[in-house]
Amino acid sequence: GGPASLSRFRGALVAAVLGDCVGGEFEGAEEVPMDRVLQHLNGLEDESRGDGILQYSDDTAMTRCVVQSLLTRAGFDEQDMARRFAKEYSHSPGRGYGAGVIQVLRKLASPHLNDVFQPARAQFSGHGSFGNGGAMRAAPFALAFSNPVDIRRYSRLGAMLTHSCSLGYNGAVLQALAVHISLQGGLELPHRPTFINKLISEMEEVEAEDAARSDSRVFSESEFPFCDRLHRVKDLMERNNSVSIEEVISELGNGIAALHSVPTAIFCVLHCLEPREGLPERYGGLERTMAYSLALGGDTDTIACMAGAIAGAHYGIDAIPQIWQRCCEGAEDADINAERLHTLYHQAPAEG
Ligand code: R7I
Ligand code: MG
Ligand code: MG
Repeated sequence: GGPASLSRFRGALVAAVLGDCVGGEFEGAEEVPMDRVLQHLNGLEDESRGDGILQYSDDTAMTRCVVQSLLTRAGFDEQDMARRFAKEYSHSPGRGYGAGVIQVLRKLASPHLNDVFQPARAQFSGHGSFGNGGAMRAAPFALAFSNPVDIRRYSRLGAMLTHSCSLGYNGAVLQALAVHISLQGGLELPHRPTFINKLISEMEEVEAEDAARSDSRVFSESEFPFCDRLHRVKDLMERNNSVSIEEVISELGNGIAALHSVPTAIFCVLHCLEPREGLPERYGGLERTMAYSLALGGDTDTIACMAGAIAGAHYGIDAIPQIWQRCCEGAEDADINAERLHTLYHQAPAEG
């Protein structure tokens, strides 16, 4: 479909759920041989598998809250979104939430809380979390707002409800922008070479802010940490077929920090636009992206979820095997919500 088509919305939201559900199997594994990944994915085609057998984790649970809030409020409302996070957590606390964010979610449940951003600010001795929990749920911001300025502003605030360190919330901004550009057709052949440069120039502005500059100093990162990683993505891309999984992990990371997972997810998508050795020839790009994300090991559910959203916005819903969709809890809901977001997106007033 063309830019911002319904198929792209459905692809983005459904593939994010898929990444979370199929990636859960390997979360925390140090390395995953491709054989095991393919075995896991082939297993989904087994007829005896029941509907929705693979459960989603916190990544999808929180994404659903973001979606519901954006739809219900027809825009960003921090009070409403915070309330939904807290309610979801108290209803299903066993979805594999990060160890730190649980404290925030408990505090957000308090009816006496005035400033919903305060609990997140208190995390990790006051500098806030740099985990990827803000980024893992950022895709819907690109599906609710069409203007990059709005996407930047609201994906940042949405992440700050739990992640107030710039190394956390700027990962969410990057993820939302990647989904946005993909949704606009930015990964189609004629635009493909400039995809990463667009992200770098957006992030140069984002990371020029004082908070980002001071956090990168506190954590002894380079001056523009996300831009730095995006340049590494570009370097790895230029080396094309000669990049090993080990190098991707050592250059970009596969961990729970947003800085070590969002650029990695972006790399997975770009790398899998072409057929790759070691991946089945019958696989299309979306299937390749999923398999490759899982083979990196580490935070597989989250990296596959983020890569899934970006890839799904490019390939559209028809690229996702129906048999995979049937195996994943929440895939059907995601499909329905994608249509609602598509309507909201195209109705949104010009001033945002
Ligand atoms: O970021 P968050 O929501 O976790 C998301 C991850 C995803 O992989 C999900 O699939 C789920 O498995 O969890 O949760 P946080 O607790 O904010 O951050 C995750 C972890 O990162 C924390 O538990 C810490 O171990 C680490 N971390 C930090 N450690 C030291 N200093 C995050 N921020 C800091 C920090 O500032
Ligand atoms: Mg998870
Ligand atoms: Mg995870």
